[in-house]
Amino acid sequence: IVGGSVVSVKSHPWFAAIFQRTRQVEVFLCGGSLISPCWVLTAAHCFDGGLQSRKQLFSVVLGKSSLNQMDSAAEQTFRVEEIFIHEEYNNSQGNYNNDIALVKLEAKQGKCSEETDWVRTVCLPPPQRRLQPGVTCEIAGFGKERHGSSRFSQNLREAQVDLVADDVCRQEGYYSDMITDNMFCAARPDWSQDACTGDSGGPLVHEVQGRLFLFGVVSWGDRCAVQNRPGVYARVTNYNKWIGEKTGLAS
Ligand code: 4AZ
Repeated sequence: IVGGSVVSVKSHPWFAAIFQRTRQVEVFLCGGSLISPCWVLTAAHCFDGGLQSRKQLFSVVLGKSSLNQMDSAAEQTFRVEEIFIHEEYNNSQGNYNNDIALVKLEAKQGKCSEETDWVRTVCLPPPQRRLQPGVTCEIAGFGKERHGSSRFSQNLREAQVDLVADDVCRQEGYYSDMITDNMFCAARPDWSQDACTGDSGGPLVHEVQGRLFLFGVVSWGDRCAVQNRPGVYARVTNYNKWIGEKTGLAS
């Protein structure tokens, strides 16, 4: 996250940190969002490189506010039982179309996550519900604090970004035809806050009638916090049916 501020995961208790084991060390991979006690929604491109079958390489930590410090009172750690990449995920045009994936947490003694002050699920918005351009949303993650930085943020950060109209984001000078109907754009009007490398898969939420809903999954962008280069998000409301089918949850 560029700009924005450090927060406790209590402000984003659905935030999931996905780690990958490479040569015995756990490396932070991506953000995600807890949508039910056993399921995390994230970005498909987090598993690029044919890693999706190697589910034993991944772990998911809920309740995490600090990347390199363990808070045993808050954190709940899980192995991964299953990873579903959207069947139409496609990056052949370099634009991560259908950049959505589901990760099933492996239950321990018959239970996945337990609701606490630090861990809770986020609501999915109703299918096809569209936000108006200009509405303010919140994003959160451990991603880089500036483009090109050598490391991820040590602390969870949040930022505010406003929805950019589709026709604006499709202008030449923005992203032209890279933006499909499975994506939307969001940016700070003064370009001072944005998602960045490592925020991928993480939540974009917006409050409707006092409740926060997961409208977006951090997907891509040209660098970070650059003028006329909004962050691009997977449009969660296009996937209610797919999510329902994969998880068996009603939607
Ligand atoms: C990335 O590389 C990335 N500014 C994610 C989001 C954005 C840029 C890059 C949006 O994961």
